[in-house]
Amino acid sequence: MIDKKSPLPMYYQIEEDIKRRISTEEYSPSDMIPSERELSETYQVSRMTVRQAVTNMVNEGVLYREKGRGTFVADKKIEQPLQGLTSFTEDMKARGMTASSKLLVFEKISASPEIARKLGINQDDSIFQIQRIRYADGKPMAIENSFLPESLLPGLDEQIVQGSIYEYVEETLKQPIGKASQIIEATIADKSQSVLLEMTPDSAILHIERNSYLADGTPFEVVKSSYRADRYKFISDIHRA
Ligand code: 16G
Repeated sequence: MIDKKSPLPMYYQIEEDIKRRISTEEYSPSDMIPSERELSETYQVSRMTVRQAVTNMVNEGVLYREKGRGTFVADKKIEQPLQGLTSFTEDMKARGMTASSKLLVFEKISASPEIARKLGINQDDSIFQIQRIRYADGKPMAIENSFLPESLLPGLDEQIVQGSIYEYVEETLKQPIGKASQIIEATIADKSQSVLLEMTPDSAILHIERNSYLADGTPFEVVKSSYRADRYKFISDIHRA
C-alpha cells in the first residue's frame, strides 16, 4: 500500500490512503480510526511517520482527537460557494441542516469612524451591534459580529435576530438585498473564540468581513465573522479573462 521508493513522503501516502477510505465510506464520520500502533503495522512504517500523517489530518480538520479515547473521522466540511449572496439560515436550509443562533450581544451604540464610513452614515449615528454564535444542527460554525444602521432597521429587536436578519430585511421591511463584498483571511482562534466555538486553543479560523448593500445601493450591514476552518471551505469558479 505504501511505496517506500516513491518520491512522495510516506506520511503523505498514508494520508492519501486514509482519505481514500473516508471517501469510499470504509471510514464514516465519527468512526474511530485504528490506533497508531495498528496503523504502523498495517503500513509497515514507524509510529512517528503515522503520527505525522494523523497530526496533519487533524490540523486539516479531516480527523479529530479525543483525549484518552482515540482519533475519529470528522464530519465533511461545509462547502460554501463564493457566488450567490445568501444568509446563514438559507445556507443551512439548502443543506438540510437547521440553523440556530445564540445571542451574545444586542446593543445600540454610536458608530465608530470605521463602521460609519463603511455604512455611509455619520460617525456617532446610532447602529445595532449584534454578536451571535451560529450553529448548524447544534454544532458551532461561526461567531458573527454585525453592525447595522438603526435608521434602516428601526424595529430590530433581540427576538428577530434569534432568527434570520436577511429574512427580516426582505420579508418584513420589503427591502431587497442587492450585493455584498467580502474579504477572507486566515487567523488563529484567540482564547474567547476557541471557547465560544468549542475548539482547542490556537485552532485555525477563517475571518470574513462582509459589507452588504440593498438593491438600491444603500449599505445595510458590516459583518465580521469568525468561521471554524475545520468545518468550512469556500469554493469559487473562476474564468480566464
Ligand atoms: C451570513 C453572512 C452575514 C449575514 C448572515 C445573515 C457570511 C460571511 N456572512 O452568515 O453577513 O449577516 O448570513 O444570516 O456569509 P441570517 O439571515 O440567518 O441572520
